[in-house]
Amino acid sequence: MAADIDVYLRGGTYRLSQAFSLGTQDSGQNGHKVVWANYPGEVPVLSGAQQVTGFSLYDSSKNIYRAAVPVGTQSRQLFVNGVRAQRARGPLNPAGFTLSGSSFTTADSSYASFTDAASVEVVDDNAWKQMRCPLAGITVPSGGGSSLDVDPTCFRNNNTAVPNRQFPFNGAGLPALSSISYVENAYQLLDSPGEFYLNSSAGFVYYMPRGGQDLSTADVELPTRETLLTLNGTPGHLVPVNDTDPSITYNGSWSYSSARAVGDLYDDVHSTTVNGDSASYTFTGTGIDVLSEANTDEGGIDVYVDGTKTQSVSAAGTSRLAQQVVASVGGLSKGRHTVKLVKTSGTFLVLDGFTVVPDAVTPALDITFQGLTFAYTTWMLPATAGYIDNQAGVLWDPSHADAPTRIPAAVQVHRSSNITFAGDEITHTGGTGIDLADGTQSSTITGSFIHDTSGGGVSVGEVDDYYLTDTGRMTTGDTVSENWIDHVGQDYSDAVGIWAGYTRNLAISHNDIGHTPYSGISLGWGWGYASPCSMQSAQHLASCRHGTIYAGGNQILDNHVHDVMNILYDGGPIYTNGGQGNDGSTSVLAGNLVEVTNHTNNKLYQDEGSSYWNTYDNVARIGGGGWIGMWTPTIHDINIHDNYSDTSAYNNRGTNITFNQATIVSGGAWPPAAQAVIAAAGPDAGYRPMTGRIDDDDTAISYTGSWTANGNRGLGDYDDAVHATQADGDSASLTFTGTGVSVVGERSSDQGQVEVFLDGTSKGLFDTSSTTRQAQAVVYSTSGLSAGSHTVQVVKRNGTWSTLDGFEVTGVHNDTDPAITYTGASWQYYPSRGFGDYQNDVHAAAANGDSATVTFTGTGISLVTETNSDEGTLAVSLDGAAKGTVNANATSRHAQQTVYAVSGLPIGRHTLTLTKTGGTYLVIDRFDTQ
Ligand SMILES: [Ca+2]
Ligand SMILES: [Ca+2]
Ligand SMILES: [Ca+2]
Repeated sequence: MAADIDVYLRGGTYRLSQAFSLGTQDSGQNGHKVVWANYPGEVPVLSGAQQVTGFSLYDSSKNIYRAAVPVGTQSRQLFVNGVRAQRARGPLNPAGFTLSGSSFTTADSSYASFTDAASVEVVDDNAWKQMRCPLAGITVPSGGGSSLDVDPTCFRNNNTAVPNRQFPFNGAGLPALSSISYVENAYQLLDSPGEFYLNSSAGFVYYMPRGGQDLSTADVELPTRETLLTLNGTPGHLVPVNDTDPSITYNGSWSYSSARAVGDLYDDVHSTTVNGDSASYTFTGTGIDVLSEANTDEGGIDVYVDGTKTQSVSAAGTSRLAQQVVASVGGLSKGRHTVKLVKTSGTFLVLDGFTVVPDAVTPALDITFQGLTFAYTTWMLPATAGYIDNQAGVLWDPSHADAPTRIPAAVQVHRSSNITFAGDEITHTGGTGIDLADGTQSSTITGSFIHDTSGGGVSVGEVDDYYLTDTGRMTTGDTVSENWIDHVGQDYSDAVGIWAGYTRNLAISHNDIGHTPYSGISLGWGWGYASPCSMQSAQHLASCRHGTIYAGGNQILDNHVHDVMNILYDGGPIYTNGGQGNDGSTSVLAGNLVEVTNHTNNKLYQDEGSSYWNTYDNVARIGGGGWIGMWTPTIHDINIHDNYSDTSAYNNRGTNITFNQATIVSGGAWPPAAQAVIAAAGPDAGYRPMTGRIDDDDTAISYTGSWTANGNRGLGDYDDAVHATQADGDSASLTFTGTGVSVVGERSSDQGQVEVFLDGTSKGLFDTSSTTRQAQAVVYSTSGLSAGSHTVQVVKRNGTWSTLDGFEVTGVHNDTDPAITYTGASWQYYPSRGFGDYQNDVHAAAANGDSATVTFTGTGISLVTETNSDEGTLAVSLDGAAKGTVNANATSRHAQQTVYAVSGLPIGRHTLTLTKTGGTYLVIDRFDTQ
């Protein structure tokens, strides 16, 4: 390749019959990239769904509609006009169930009449886990009622067969599947608008429409694909071979030890004390790691490859470290090879396992994806195996007794390098959004919108490669920045916004993460495995399982994490786990704004084994318990300084912690340094949509007083969350550039009057009391302001509560706004024209096909610009759909004319693209949003 190759995808929906799969043969070359991009102004959607049509009313008494789908169609998700439907579900925390063996019994006999009982699932959201199992069936107990008989294998996996697998796979204390949060997936549970039920064997999907949905015209999407895009370098996922593998030949007087509880792979090793004893293993591949332990009583090992001695190594160490790569062989021709280890000195030779590298490490390389939408996936494993949770979207693999696995992603990257995702959208997934797996390096996810996922948003790294010493196989150098990640974990409530396992030099920066059922960011794995035995002893652990973790040099910087912990417990907006610092560098947790949490015990939660962090310049506010938590002595060597909090509570029981209490702020009086953190947190200006609707948790709103915030209220709030206060005199204010503003709150019987100030002048008292609750109520509204900067302030005056859901702004955004993307070479900036332009400037394009794109949050947008004799037509595209052509031509020049306007859109994020199609110029002066 002599230049980048640009591959444009035209707009429209590409329904994939299998994942779009790229490998090493699709890599860029000579430093040039292959760029897969949207054709300018168009929105290509890679979809894993089939469209369902032909709905007819099936049960008029319940308003249930039905449509035929091919018999055998399997899916766990359905979307109607882009809105996620809910699998038919019973009430939350149903009363009256008793666990008896692996059955939940109840006096309620109605369950016994459920059809297709083996498709029914029970779900237990318990502490930090979701546990989910299909039923074997529903029977009638001798005394009557119903017995929900859980699939016995799944029940065992979620209870007795989930021993505490100990470090590095999990920590102390395991919740079990012991109660029912809800029962899911039976036709008989289809009783609420927005619920669906798929009868796969009969080939019907049933749906109860939400208000305003017309199934004769609705776009109903049934996802059937698990993955939409895969990038595959080699090798794939590597799983070690244990020392018990029957193809390992032990010569001499070896003995086998299991349950040593020192951190061995699968808790066992083979060992010998006789020099000259050997172990041989024939494998197919290009290399192999030898896993042993390091200790004072270990000694020399001669390593032979295909009969030739290639290395003499030593496993001697100053103290015991489990699962050490004592020898690594690489660069072999791909094929069958035999490695032989011969004991030469020391008291013991210990063999714990081998990791075979089947292919040379060859990443898929230098590929970029930009402006693409990935939508509609499902993930069927839970239908048969249930959901066997470890933590944060990491599961136990039900097919391998000791192996962890992770929720698959719509976009799966394996063993790749220099891969870039920029300005993409990933949504409506049945698993995770995007996953950088298996030693993916130097890759970036930036400026993307990842939302409405059943699993997590972004995953980086693995949980079973902690022992690596080969930097070529580590997950390192990746960046997740400037993304908007929200409403993840729609089905699997342990999922998080951004998850990272064992990683080195990962940067998670300037992301906005919100509306999660569990933590916002979870980085690191391994609990106290990398912590010295003295600390494990101080934690009162009965044994010391101690090895090394390659993690280090990671950074969590300048993120805004809000509205988290909405369902589960024992997490936080930013959560860290396990040892860092293995590469000698400190990881950094700085500049983050963490706020608005439910159920949490810490906002900055540095959990078991967290080490070598520098934690500073963070702002923690509103909701939750302590601003930082380090609960146990295996947490060590963390430097905490220069943070800001509205609560003084914290927990520091770590070892060697340099703890400086945060600057404690009351009444919203954040000092300038904290205000700077607040202003800088989250995506930078060029990645923020223009705002017509500003939600209550937007960092642009200043709250003074004792506001609290609640997510997940389920009362119809915008983004399902509000800020509220009980103290008269508390205020919220917003400075905006625009011509109008509305205060959006709630009317309820426990509310009173608020006073609204505009640019410092009182507009009077406004009553928010009402006998019935009204969500998203407009409390105050004004328009016709001069197009400039204004400040609106709401002050609680009386009543029990005052509630703020957000502001609706008629915003005015100049053509220089960083949220506008100008595409094409002909764009020019013309300041100081003196023609009456807004801010006396415009952008103009002279080439047909050049375009301007704006992403905005709100309900409408207008292009206000010049019309003139040298202007012509422009094609309008809104949310990827062509909206026709408008004309800016006029007989003479008129500044600031409304050329295109759309309003009444569903509240949310939208994208408008204007493409020049005629005339001499396309001129952009300003956009107004609402
Ligand atoms: Ca072992
Ligand atoms: Ca809100
Ligand atoms: Ca302008």
